[in-house]
Amino acid sequence: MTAPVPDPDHIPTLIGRSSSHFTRVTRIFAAELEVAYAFEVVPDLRSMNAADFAGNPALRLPILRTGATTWLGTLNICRELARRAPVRRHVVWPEHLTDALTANAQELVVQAMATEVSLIMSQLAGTPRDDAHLTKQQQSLLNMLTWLDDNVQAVRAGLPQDRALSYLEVCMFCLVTHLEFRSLLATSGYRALTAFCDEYGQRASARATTYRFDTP
Ligand SMILES: N[C@@H](CCC(=O)N[C@@H](CS)C(=O)NCC(=O)O)C(=O)O
Repeated sequence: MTAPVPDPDHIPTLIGRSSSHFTRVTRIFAAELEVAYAFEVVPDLRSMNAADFAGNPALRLPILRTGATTWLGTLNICRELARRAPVRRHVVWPEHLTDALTANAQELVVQAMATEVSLIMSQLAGTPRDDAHLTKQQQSLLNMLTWLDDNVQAVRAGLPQDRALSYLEVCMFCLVTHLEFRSLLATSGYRALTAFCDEYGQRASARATTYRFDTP
């Protein structure tokens, strides 16, 4: 079956950054689910103006604009993309993870993504390296990565075999590859996570969304 031709008047607009791991999650979902979209770049993450974030009062990206409606937050956006998808694919969402191992993995992956954002924003703000809160966040990130590295194989084995896509794996892939991209820490020592990223990175959706800094 040929893919439907997108109507430029009705395709949603994703507002984000090509260097953002949360944005990449939504782009991978769009690619996997064959949803066409326009892309608008937020020029400066540090902006204090909600208008720069498509009206998001949290001053965060990504945001999805569908006509007069805006969807805030990565999970909401992925769900809306799935509702718009011209193809039906088996997606595993966080609420499907009903055992502690996979549910905890989901929690830690999203927390690690948020902690990474916090570390990057602290860097941009020039927070001193010995700041106590910063030091705790760095330790927390290392702990979470160690836990994920120890458990990634069992976690993946616990996901439905017939899945096309899981929010957990897409987030985990975007998290680990982003740590390298932002030179926040070297990830090669996390052997199981690296093996997972090498495998997941073969997907066309991953290859089409590699991180880069948008030019102003
Ligand atoms: N809960 C949000 C978090 C999004 C987020 O933190 N995005 C980062 C960029 S990857 C951001 O906007 N950071 C700006 C800031 O922290 O001020 C989501 O799931 O989309």
